Amino acid sequence: MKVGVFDSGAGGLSVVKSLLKHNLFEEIIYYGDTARVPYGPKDSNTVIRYSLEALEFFNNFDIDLLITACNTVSAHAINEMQAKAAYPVVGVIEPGIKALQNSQSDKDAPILIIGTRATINSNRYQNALETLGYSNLTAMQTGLFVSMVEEGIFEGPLLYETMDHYFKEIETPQVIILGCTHFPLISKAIKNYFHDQPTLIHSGEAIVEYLEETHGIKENVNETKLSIYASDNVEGLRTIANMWLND
Ligand code: DGN
Repeated sequence: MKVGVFDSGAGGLSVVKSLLKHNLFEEIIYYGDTARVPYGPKDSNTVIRYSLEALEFFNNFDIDLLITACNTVSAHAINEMQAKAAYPVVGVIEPGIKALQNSQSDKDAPILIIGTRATINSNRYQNALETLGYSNLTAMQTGLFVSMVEEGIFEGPLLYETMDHYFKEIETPQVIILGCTHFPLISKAIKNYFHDQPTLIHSGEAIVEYLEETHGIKENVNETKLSIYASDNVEGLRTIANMWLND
């Protein structure tokens, strides 16, 4: 199977890493809209417009399935993309929610959801989790992490200061939903900040489980051909890909 993976920039590489680890697809076509990243602070109509334009990019390839490896896109544009595409389009929010359910965490345990402004403001995670009975939710916009990942900053004092800025007032969560695909690239640092206590839900691992459960797609190839494209500075994206995917 040939799969397209779309993100606003480098973040979706965290999903690619999981797809590669689990040997799911013969071919992955990755497209990062690096010319227009970040999507997170933009309004819904803009995210929808950019996402539909990304579908045009994938018209050049004969893909069987598209993963929107971006929570912001999944929160705002998934329905529009599904209506327009000639192949299935799968987002990352539903898989993240299912992964939380599978984690067997207590319904009243402190759960932290972090994401971009657009994802958090969409309330997609919060509404779904409240409906499922989770009662101790904190949802937080942590957009600065996106810029740090795009800059290749995955650890160190600058990142620590930024985490402290966001997290210093909250109680240690039992689970953190990394509601932005950029964040698994700094997941070690986030886990360390909370002294390794929380379980982290990662869109990439969540979607691997989800694809098996809902589409019957499971480990079946020995090798995956990966091609990386971007709307700007493709070399920069490929450098981050080399650093992150081979780590
Ligand atoms: N990686 C994207 C997400 O999962 O929401 C957002 C990055 C961005 O464009 N701000």
